[in-house]
Amino acid sequence: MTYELIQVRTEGERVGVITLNRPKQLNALNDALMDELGAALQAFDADPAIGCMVVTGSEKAFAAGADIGAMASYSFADVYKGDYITRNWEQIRQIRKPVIAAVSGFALGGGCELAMMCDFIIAADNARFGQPEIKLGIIPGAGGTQRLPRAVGKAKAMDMALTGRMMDATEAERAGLVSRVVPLEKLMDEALGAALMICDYSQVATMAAKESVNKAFEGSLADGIHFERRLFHALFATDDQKEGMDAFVNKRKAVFKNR
Ligand code: DAK
Repeated sequence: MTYELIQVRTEGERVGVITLNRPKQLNALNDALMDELGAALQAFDADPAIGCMVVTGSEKAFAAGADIGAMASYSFADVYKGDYITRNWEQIRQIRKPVIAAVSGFALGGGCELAMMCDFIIAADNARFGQPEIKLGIIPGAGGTQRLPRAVGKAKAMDMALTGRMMDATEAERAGLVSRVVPLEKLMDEALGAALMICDYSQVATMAAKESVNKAFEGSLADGIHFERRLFHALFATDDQKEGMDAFVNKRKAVFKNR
């Protein structure tokens, strides 16, 4: 498969490295990109030579969220009937080998959610995490309201989901969202070092460790995600979603009418 919105390579013939590559849009995630990401992860997962994967972005942005322009005009019926972007967003959850997120720059909205769907996050010192969907008149739609509180606790998760503020790398490490923070120029060395260490272990054991930790982490998550998805879809019935996204696309301040 040829990829246009991601770059795919191997490191030491054992680590699969996927780089999100829509730099002009700060790696905003659209349907085509998520299809490519899912296909690349599945190909690495099926390759017996690969023991671990690293997903990364650019220095400025891991990913600034789902593509706002692409979803700005959707109605409730569109997103509900189409089960908006559920199909390809869920693929990363099926990957059985370890996946590390190497995050520099913005990891916002769907970008933060994508990083949290990886098994652990190594952050550069310029990383900034956030769930700013509230500013668009919606809520997180890919697990943000479920995984963030599990990672950082209710207080910080509520703060971030309700104010839309960003968390810097230091705060993210202190809160437990990321496992390590390193200087930007060392990010890939650190992530690849961790990945190669994982590759030295038994694939059976690393897959079992991942599955087992996820069992602890994900109890009743499916119900939470399903609930969140339906609420997310429902918000496309509001005028405020149209206003929030139109304001972003047209670079103006949103004026919400609470309906
Ligand atoms: N979508 C589309 N374009 C984006 C974008 C985004 N999320 N983020 C940035 N861009 C574009 C900008 O429009 C701009 O394009 P041009 O004007 O150059 O054409 C370019 O990237 C550079 O951005 P800025 O000029 O704004 O750069 P700054 O450094 O000034 O600001 C920023 C960087 C990241 C703070 C800012 O761009 C920003 O606030 N971006 C939006 C962040 C955001 O609101 N993200 C959340 C989006 S909602 C679901 C799965 C996922 C989701 C929902 C459901 N299901 C499975 C159901 C996810 C939803 C979201 O992520």
